[in-house]
Amino acid sequence: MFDSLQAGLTSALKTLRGKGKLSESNMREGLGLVQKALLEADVSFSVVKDFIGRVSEKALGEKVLSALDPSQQVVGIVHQELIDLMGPVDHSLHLQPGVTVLMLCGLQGSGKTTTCGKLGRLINERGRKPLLVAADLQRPAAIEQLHVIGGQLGLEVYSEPGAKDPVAVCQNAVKHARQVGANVVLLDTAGRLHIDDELMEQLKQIDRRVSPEQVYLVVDGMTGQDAVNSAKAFNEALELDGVIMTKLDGDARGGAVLSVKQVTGVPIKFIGTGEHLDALQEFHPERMAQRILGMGDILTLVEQAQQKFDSDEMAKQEERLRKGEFTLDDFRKQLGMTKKLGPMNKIMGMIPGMGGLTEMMGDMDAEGDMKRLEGIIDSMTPAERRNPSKIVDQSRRRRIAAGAGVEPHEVNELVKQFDGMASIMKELGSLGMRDRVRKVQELQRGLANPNAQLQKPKLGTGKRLSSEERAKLRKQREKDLRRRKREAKKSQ
Ligand SMILES: Nc1nc2c(ncn2[C@@H]2O[C@H](COP(=O)(O)OP(=O)(O)OP(=O)(O)O)[C@@H](O)[C@H]2O)c(=O)[nH]1
Ligand SMILES: [Mg+2]
Repeated sequence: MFDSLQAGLTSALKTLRGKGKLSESNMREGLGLVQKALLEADVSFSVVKDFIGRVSEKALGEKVLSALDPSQQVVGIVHQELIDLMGPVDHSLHLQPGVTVLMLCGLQGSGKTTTCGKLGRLINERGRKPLLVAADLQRPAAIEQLHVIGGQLGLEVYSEPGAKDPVAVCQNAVKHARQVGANVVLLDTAGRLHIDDELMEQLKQIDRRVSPEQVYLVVDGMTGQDAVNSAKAFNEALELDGVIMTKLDGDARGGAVLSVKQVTGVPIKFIGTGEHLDALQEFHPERMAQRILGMGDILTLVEQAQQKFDSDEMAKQEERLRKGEFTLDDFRKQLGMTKKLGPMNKIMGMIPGMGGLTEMMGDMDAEGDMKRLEGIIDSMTPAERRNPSKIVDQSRRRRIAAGAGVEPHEVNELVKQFDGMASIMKELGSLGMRDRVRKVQELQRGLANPNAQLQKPKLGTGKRLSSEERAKLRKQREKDLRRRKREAKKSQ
């Protein structure tokens, strides 16, 4: 999500780092780069201007310039201003004791029908009974589409095939909800290619006659400033309660997310992050600001993890880490759990300090690598997993490699990587929250050399390789990569 914005901002802020004291001129230079990154991400010009104005005022203050760590303070200021730009947000759906009506509107193809299903699912999970209402009589297939979604989720859909008046359909739907004991009515209204008077009039009619508790505008995050402009027009006609921005899983540049609240006064309440009906998240400005600044979004990851992971196992792992224990068994369990979260590059972006790695991973086969790692660990004996330093001798390495169908040196690489990772994990586990954040920031600074993160702190025992040995290793790695690619192709 927002990779280039993230890269632009982190590199802008990096120019300020490591300079010790900052002068007014290099502070201005750094902020100029921040401005450029925001404009390139298609943030509205007026929003950028005000934003930079506010940041500069604070950052150029005497206190910051004379502080010991001015660049750190600037990051803090930018972070806070980003939060203020997007928030505050109230996520409540304002569900009432009786029947609550929520109305979704938006341009054609923005994701209304899909979001209707996603919200229905969420409401159902929270123990309420939703009723999805096909109030889009414009497009012949629209009713059917909502029925399909309702069917997938096991939720009731109200429709009146052949009806001409969407207002009447909505009114009848509310009556029907009362009869069947549904308590949240979700209106999926029609969209248009462009905002026009007829569409607005129809929506205003529904708004007046059905009086929904909340009116949400669904906008396509990929359309950048167009999304912001349409939000403005809809808000003038309907007084929106919130925006749901969809398709943020694609290559949206981020401009719309950062502009919409400032331009329209309406906050984003939810974001759509995929076509699947579970891809709806509450929008948290603090987390988004962190993600945009490359600090990761560990909280969302934790939330998703809690939904998908075994919570007892998580608690056990956390406890072990706190005690400074981290073995290959734990690593194997984490790999297994991580896989449940989804594609690797999506997860990496959410881990603090790992944002930059996703880009570097490119089309590396992360999932395949994970499977191989699991295979290797599975071929070890329990004792080896607990104590990987045992795996120094050739015969063990060969046995494990044969079991996993890999080369012996890959076993070695895993053990080495694990060593580096374990020492970081143990250190993080033993720190308090504040120090953990500081440590993660330190790791982030090492991003220019991502491998450095996984290397064990030098203890003076490591053997230095000569340049010939290194070249040989590199060749071997390239050869392996080609072989793996060939095999992957063959097995497809
Ligand atoms: N990647 C991605 N695709 C989405 C998301 N939300 C919706 N879509 C896709 O966008 C397309 C349009 O979605 P719909 O829900 O039909 O949009 P709509 O606003 O109801 O469209 P109309 O009824 O024609 O106005 C579909 O292919 C959806 O699968 C999202 O968050 N991410
Ligand atoms: Mg639709």
